[in-house]
Amino acid sequence: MPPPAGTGARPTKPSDVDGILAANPGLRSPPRAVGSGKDMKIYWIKAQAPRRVLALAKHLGIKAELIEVNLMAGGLKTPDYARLNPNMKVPTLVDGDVVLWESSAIMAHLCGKVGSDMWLASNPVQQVEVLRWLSWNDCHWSPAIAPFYFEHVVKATFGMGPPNREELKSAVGDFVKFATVLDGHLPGRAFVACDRLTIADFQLASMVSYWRESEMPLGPFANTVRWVDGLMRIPAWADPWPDGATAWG
Ligand SMILES: N[C@@H](CCC(=O)N[C@@H](CS)C(=O)NCC(=O)O)C(=O)O
Repeated sequence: MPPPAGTGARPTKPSDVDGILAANPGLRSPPRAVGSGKDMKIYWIKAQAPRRVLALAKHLGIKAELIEVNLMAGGLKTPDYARLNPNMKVPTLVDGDVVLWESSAIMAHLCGKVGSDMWLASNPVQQVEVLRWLSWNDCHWSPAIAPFYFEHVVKATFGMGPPNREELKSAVGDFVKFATVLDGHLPGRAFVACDRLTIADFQLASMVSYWRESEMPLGPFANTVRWVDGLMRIPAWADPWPDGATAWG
């Protein structure tokens, strides 16, 4: 999937990601296929939190049964699903006796299955570095960008009417505050943590990847634009959805 067309500035020169992809072919093609596809289940809908998990599973070559929940038919509210995930949200992972919700926890679990350095279990210093950004995302970045994503992408996806741009005016302050933090961290970096692709990139990028159609005021934050557009050169990130997935929008 190419970077979405829309508003805002586009990067004018190739991203650092190009060089890193050239030096690390494994980033382009999944390292190996793991599992039969029957021992693991991932429940998902076409939305940003499951997007992270599906992209990671595809990127790492992990086979799982991918179960698309029918949101509009109340699929998240059934007693069976609520027993798996009492939040009645997606994603949910079932791996044998392990039932997990929260996309960051699921991504860490998947990395552990295949020993991926996108969440390096053997290196506590690097784990903490990734954890810092996962926490920052959930406490600050995600709430700051979610209003734009909701008004433009979620409403369009689920037929909830036109975006309320007036409402978004009050969201600009927090957006700029936290975009300034991220942008100040990214000069000279192609990835958020540990100088390589980690689950922090997928966690932070899932909503802001749609910054143009969400009309997020990201254009002035050139380092962040370079980072988020660069991730789109990773095939599994650009197209995480299973074949035959329900159309978005
Ligand atoms: N913090 C959770 C977020 C889960 C979440 O909010 N999922 C949304 C989709 S992005 C959902 O299930 N929405 C449907 C609903 O709330 O009915 C995670 O990272 O997994």
